[in-house]
Amino acid sequence: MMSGQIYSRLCAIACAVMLMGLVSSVAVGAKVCIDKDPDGTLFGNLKQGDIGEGGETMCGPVAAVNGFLYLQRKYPQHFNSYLIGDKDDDGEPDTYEDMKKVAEILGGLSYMDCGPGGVSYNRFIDGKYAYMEEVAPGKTKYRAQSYHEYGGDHDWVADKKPPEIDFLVDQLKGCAAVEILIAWDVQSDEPKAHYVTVVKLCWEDANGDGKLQPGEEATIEFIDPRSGQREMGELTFEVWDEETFILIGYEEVPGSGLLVDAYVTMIMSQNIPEPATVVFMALGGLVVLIRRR
Ligand SMILES: [Ca+2]
Ligand SMILES: [Ca+2]
Repeated sequence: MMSGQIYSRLCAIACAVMLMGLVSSVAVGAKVCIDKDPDGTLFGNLKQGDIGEGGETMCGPVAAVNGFLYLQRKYPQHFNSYLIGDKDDDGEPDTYEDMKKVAEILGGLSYMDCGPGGVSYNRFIDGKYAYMEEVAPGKTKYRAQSYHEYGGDHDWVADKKPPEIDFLVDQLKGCAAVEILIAWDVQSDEPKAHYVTVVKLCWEDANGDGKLQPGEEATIEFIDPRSGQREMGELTFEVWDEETFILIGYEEVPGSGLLVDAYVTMIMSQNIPEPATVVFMALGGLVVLIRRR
């Protein structure tokens, strides 16, 4: 009886959610937001300046670690403390000190091999994969899009074209932790690049199709390894060499108010296996049971 009540309540909630989804996708001009952390309690707040020596080039490992804490807190039964853990052996897992240690490990030769120039996109992808598969084997589904040629072993990396906004939206809508690489001053002698962890994406869905297109006003929020805090930038598009790039207005010098146009050149996401897959597997198990009878 009790479980029946819970089920009908759950159904009512599910129906309401579906209806809300329907309304928001039909209404023209509605604002759409995907927020991975509405209460601001899930992502890590590791700041690269706290790492110590070499910290100024550690944005890649730090962005990854801030995403690790999100995955652990959002899916504790799936990831437990595998990704961070008690690396400083003080009996307390997943503390700020433990996050620092994981960033140092990730920046090391075996993983991202962070040097004076930081971490390249392909070392970020391969290093993050290698670390996660070592500490939590088989628990993650990976995807990536890179503008630059990848050249590595993973067939889930799509390369040689600009990362797409539909891909970013889909990954954020799923269960994923998402890091992006942004690059600016790309045609100067000193091109710059930075990794951040995406938290929230909002846009005025002018044509009401639930997708984000050029011309629709959009903002993106991310944990910036430079500050360890959530920051926001305007998201626009630029067609360059007949290809459409995602562009983020990024404050190059904190507090200056001066924004640079930073191109998104790589997106990597880490997901848990989709619930649909789990349901399918459960049904498969049921079929086996029925056949055995
Ligand atoms: Ca600890
Ligand atoms: Ca739209």
